[in-house]
Amino acid sequence: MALFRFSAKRCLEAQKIGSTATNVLRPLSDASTDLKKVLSEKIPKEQERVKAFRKSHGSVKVGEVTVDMMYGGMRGIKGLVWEPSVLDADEGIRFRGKSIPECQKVLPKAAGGAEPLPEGLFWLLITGDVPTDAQVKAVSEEWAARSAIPSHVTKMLNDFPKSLHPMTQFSAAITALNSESVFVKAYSSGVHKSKYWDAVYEDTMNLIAKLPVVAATIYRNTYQNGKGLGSVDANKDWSWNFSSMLGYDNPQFVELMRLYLTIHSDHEGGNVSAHTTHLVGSALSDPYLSFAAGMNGLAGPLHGLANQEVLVWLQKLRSQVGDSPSDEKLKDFIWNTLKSGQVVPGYGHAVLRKTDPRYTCQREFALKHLPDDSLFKLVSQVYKVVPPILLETGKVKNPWPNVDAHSGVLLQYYGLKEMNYYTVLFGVSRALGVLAALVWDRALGLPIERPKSLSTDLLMKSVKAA
Ligand code: CMX
Repeated sequence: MALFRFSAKRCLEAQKIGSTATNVLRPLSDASTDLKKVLSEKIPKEQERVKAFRKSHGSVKVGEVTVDMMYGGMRGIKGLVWEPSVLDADEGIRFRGKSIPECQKVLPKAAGGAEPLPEGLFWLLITGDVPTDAQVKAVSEEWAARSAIPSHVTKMLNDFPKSLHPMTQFSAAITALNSESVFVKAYSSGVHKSKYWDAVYEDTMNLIAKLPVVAATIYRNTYQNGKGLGSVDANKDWSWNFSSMLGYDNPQFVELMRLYLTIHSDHEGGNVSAHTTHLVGSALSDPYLSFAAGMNGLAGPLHGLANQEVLVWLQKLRSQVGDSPSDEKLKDFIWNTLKSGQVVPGYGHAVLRKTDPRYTCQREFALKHLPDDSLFKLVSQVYKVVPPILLETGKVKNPWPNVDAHSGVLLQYYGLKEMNYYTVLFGVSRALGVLAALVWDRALGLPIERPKSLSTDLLMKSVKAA
């Protein structure tokens, strides 16, 4: 288990459940840096706003459902409310209305750093406000104070075989962490439903704080014989601590992690990991169980695992056509991928119809820090060659790259070469968005999710009758 550079008393206090956990870290009078206090002032106002909206407009139609949508993965059906972010098909993601370049500009940065701190993004996602430096620092401190993981989870991780996929280890450890759930204790003690959000918030803060320790333990166990985990430094930010526990102290790598953990956080509510977390949470399963379910979805090759698949595919490409192939050779390789019934990983998207801005900002990072890297050059060449081919197939709706097409090359450059691990990094970041949303799900009192399904026979009958 990671050791703690924080006074033992303070650490113990911070691990306590309930509203006292935030207060041990700063004086009560300093309300502006108290995230829970800020949130508890916003929630009643938002509850009233939504209540009034539903009263005046509850029966207004916002869309239609066609037979194709039902067989086609529910594309385009507006069926969810999701507060932290909205995805535009052409423009990409906006976190509480802010694009990625805007977030890069306005969110607080580490001293001497250029990339936003994920703590600030979390504050933005959950409150809707751009935080101050002091507010972000308070979140860093709070996550450091809540970061210790229970010994049964450490033992379980240490007992796993190295051959077990890191995402399987990650999901299992998150599930087992529900021994710590504040929500479970509150629910079983009969807490009123108006207080659910408070317990979900505590679990959210604890879980986000513990994820880097869990993820770094998995990395050290799987690739470094369990050695060298190190400790959480209460004076450092979340990404610095995560990088350090992984064993990376290059300041550029830490900056990359700050960017990476910011941009992978949220992609509105309908994607598999977000929707699953929301769905499972709607049964009042606690945030640990809900998030673990989301992580099992992120582990699929059409979703988060695509970042691993991109590297596997690039390695195969290199071994077959070399490091700097001609465009013609590259085209042949891509067509062979398609003809053998496989997808080109990192390309296409269910909603986006342009190059993913998460791809673009990683490309800009590469242009700034590793413009001459041979793998980056290959990734750039693939960017030029793949889209026209996917268009030529006549069926791919979005031929452009998504976030997963670029993350691996950056990690490879800084020495994090274990590609099976990449989706765990994605998962650590994804917690910020989906757990912020889960707090709001409970604050707004959203009910158990239960859409209607039809059999093909019944659907045919309904269509005939219509
Ligand atoms: N390579 C080859 N074929 C592709 C393709 C790609 N990159 N993207 C889409 N297609 C194919 C689909 O498989 C589908 O083929 P069939 O009709 O034969 O089944 C057809 O084009 C139409 O699909 P679509 O409507 O364009 O895409 P979907 O909304 O169904 O799927 C996605 C979206 C992301 C699953 C798909 O583009 C894909 O498989 N991409 C590669 C995997 C990937 O990069 N996933 C990561 C996405 C981002 C993330 O969640 O992390």
